Amino acid sequence: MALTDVAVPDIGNYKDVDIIEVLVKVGDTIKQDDALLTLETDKATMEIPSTAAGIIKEIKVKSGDKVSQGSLILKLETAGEAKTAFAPVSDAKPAEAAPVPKPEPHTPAPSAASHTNDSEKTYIHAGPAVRQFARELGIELSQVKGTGQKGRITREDLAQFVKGQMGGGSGGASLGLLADPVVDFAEFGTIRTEKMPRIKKISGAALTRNAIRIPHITLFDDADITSLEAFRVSKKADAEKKGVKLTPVPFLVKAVANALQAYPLVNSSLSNDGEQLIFKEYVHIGVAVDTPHGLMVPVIRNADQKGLYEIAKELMDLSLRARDGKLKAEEMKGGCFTISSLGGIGTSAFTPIVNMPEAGILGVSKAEMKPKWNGTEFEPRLMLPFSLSLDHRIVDGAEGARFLAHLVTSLSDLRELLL
Ligand code: CAO
Repeated sequence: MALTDVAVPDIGNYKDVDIIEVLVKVGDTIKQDDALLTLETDKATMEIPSTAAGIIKEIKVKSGDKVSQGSLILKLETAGEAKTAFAPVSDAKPAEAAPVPKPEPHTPAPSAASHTNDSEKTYIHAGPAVRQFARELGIELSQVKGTGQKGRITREDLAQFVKGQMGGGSGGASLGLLADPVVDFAEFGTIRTEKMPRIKKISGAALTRNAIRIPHITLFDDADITSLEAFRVSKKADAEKKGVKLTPVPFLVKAVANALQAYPLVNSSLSNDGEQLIFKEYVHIGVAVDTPHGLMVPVIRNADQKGLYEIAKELMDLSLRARDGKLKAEEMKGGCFTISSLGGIGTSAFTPIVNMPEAGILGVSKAEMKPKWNGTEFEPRLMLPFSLSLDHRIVDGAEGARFLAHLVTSLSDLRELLL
């Protein structure tokens, strides 16, 4: 056994060429001609092949370094005597000369021409080995985000892309989504840009996952809250004396807690492997709060065991602190179900997105006086519209409709909550 130095071969007139990818790592067993590095000049990318076979003991370069002919790349444990191995000139394969079958659509071959022609905007940086790998996997490179230098696509990017397509490893087939449109808005008028708030970025990522991964079903119904409203108004002054604001939301929290106990499936979650339903014997309810930084969902714990004033007080405290950015992370954890109320603002219906791993979310719109037929005449009744979204994997429409009917009945006659 001997240590053999492998160096950069004659690469023509190029000097100080950028390494844009190191394709091997210490411990790899490589064969002669296996690609070691991808270099990029202003005209082409080229892969540097190994001149010997063996086990890589040390790598002397990294991505971003500049190399010229003779620069040491790595030390290889080989059978035989120690030597320095230079690849013959012809072995350094310029990408445009490499046996790269037809380029992907929208992916001009990496050549000087592709930097200067009309396709410049769609030029995709990727070495021949990565292109080959992408073809083997059936991946269109235009859909992959490159994280290497100058947005270059690496093997790791391909692996991440495949993982994403597989839905985080759960075995789903590719979603085959189109790449996001790239639009130069300034082409159409004056624009200004603002940094996306941190909370919006976090909640946006979760919303996207939830919207794509959860098969939603949304059910709509109205509750007649005429008598609830009369009761609420009668208690308003008393509540104010106690320092709480008694809006319809605490009533909803109480009624939802009751319905979750009556329909435990809506209070359950699907295990990560999709094999089990996890039934919770506690009832923690999240309430979506609109804040200047984005949507936050603090959780009212054990809502089934709390009175209306206690829930109202907690809701006030949590929503104030959410708006001041003072919520603790643990106050937003452990929810079983979410209430998202736009009732104070408006809307007659909307389609809320389930907050994974919960099974459902109740959207609440603005209560309105509506004519209701009582059997002999139309009566003015205060109707509160609900939009109940469910994870259809967990709750079927029929069970969801029973849950919603239970909720509507108990809000129409609060005595139902005592049963
Ligand atoms: N119908 C009619 N009026 C309603 C109502 C309804 N469904 N719900 C509340 N109201 C009234 C309240 O009674 C209150 O009126 P008064 O001031 O006259 O008493 C007023 O609307 C404003 O209430 P509020 O917003 O201060 O308090 P709330 O308890 O109703 O709601 C909270 C609290 C935190 C849920 C709410 O402030 C909030 O942030 N909602 C937004 C939720 C959201 O953005 N969801 C996301 C949707 S999808 O992105």
